[in-house]
Amino acid sequence: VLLPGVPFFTNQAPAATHWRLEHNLNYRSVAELNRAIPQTDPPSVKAGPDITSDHLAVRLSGSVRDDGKPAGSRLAAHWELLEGPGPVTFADGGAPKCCANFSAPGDYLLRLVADDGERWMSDLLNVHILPRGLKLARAWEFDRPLDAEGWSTSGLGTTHRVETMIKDQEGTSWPVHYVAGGYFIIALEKATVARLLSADHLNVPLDKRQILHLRFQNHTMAREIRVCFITQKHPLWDKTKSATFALTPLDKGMRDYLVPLGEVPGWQGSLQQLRLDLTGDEPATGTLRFDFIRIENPARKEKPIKPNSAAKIEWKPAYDCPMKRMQEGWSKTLAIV
Ligand SMILES: [Ca+2]
Ligand SMILES: [Ca+2]
Repeated sequence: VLLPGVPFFTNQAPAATHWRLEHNLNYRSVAELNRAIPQTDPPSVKAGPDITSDHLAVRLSGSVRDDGKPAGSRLAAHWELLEGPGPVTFADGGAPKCCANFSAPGDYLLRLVADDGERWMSDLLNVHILPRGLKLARAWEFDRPLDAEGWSTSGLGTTHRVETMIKDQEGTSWPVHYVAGGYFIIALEKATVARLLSADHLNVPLDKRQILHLRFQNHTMAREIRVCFITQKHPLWDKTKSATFALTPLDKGMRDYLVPLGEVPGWQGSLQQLRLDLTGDEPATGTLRFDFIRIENPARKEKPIKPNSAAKIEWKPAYDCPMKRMQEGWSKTLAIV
């Protein structure tokens, strides 16, 4: 059973995936079922809104509730670290509202678990710890399932297919194209003009020190992405307001790309819209998995990035990223047009 709104996928194991629901007629509603079989409801758990901070110590504001059943039991709750670049310690015994100390900047996935002695429930929390002083002018984290945060796609080349996996039964396979598990995942098929377009009227104040920081996996043969933008004063798309950067084709994992968009002369005033041209002239097939897209304002104490004198610049990561998502040798060569 998938999330509401996610198209169904079929696979090549019909014997294992063909289920039939039978004799489900005894109870016409959940209320009727609950009356017939009294039971404890699991606790309700809210981990709180996702957090972005440049401090290592962060206040968590989760909450848990329960129906008080089973009788005599005590509701217990604690925080767990599921993913992250290092350990996290929780004060106050890991109570729903507590202070968490993160060991290093990076992206963490926490889980608040509540247990009534018989049933337990949990809720996830994304915490993005930035290096001290780094501020985000705008960020798209793709943390919420099915929420592409205003980004739309075009020219992916993928279409749905009617397939017959099971005898006498037709199914439709839909191309992968949704936000799930913290990623915006899109599938391309022989695409030459695949694009990702942000929402319009972003109204982000632009600064020449800003960097576009993307983390994604390119599992296609595409070798280059062009980032284009328009501003409120110059709302026409053209190549003067763009920069390209080289991709690792058929990459085995997540990779960070730092694009010094602030150095492009047109990057000033107020940002209206961003566009990523995902494919070059060669048709690309495969999957792109975006972890985040961020416009970063570097810490004030850092020196401004020197204007681009040569066509190509070597870029180093601004900070350490989660180890499990890191690949070696990921400093990027960027060409500014
Ligand atoms: Ca309960
Ligand atoms: Ca993400």
